Amino acid sequence: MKTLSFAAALLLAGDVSAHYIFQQLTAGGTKNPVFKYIRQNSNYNSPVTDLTSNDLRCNVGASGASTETVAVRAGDSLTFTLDTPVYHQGPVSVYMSRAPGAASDYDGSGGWFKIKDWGPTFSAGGATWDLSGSYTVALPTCIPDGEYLVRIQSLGIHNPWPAGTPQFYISCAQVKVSGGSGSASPPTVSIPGAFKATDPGYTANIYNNFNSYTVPGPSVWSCGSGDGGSSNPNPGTPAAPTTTLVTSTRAATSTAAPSPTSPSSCSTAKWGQCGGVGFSGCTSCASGSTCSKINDYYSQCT
Ligand SMILES: [Cu+2]
Repeated sequence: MKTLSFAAALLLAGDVSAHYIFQQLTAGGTKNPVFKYIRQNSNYNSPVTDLTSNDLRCNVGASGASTETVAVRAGDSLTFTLDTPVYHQGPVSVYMSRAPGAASDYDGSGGWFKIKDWGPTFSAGGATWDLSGSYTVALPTCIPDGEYLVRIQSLGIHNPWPAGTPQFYISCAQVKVSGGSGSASPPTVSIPGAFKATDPGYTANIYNNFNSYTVPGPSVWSCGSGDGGSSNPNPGTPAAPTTTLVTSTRAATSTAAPSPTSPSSCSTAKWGQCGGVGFSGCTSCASGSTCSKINDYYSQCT
């Protein structure tokens, strides 16, 4: 029975209904209202999981026609802010695609190039992901003037393939770039098509011997890369100062408590991970939230 099996699949996926969505854009120093200049999706804050779907471009039901386009300068910084900080471990990336005309008319079927990755850093046998409530990226200075889609993607790999299915959280902003100094034509990929179920960054199991990672998709392109493509084998980048770092594996804390008045030596913020197979981090939740088991691999402060 089709309906039942779909519901069962959702239950097996073990995800709570509250995920997260990139819903606010800051451009030119102005933080705009929710879904102003960002295409509004119709699936609340749920992920896309079908690697062959056009929804991988800008999310489900995201309409360009009802979205305004913001004027920006080449080199400007854009910040995407979420409703709830990213809490599924995995990389965050930003892509751009030039519209043949108006960004509001563009379906994203053209070429995409990647301008930023936030990958993990590894130390002492543990991976640290840059999980944050907002992500800031600088637009390249050398791209031609024109209208573009700027697409941000969080790829949640917390339920490892193939038992689980990685999740794409996506939003697209519409921008009109002026003041660009160049005519660079970066190498591009198609979406869908850029992500495959054989990509090591898609199939990675963060709970088992996880000590290296390649962010899916093409290499990050920048003006210094030239038009012929870049090689960026380790696109992990240092955290921006405003971000919250979440560590999937932590060293054991000292048993010497600094003070008898602090019985709990750690506290995980709401929506953070507090348990699961292979998890050795803090299992206490900040006051006002409790640790709930989502699946064998993931418990969360809710
Ligand atoms: Cu989720």
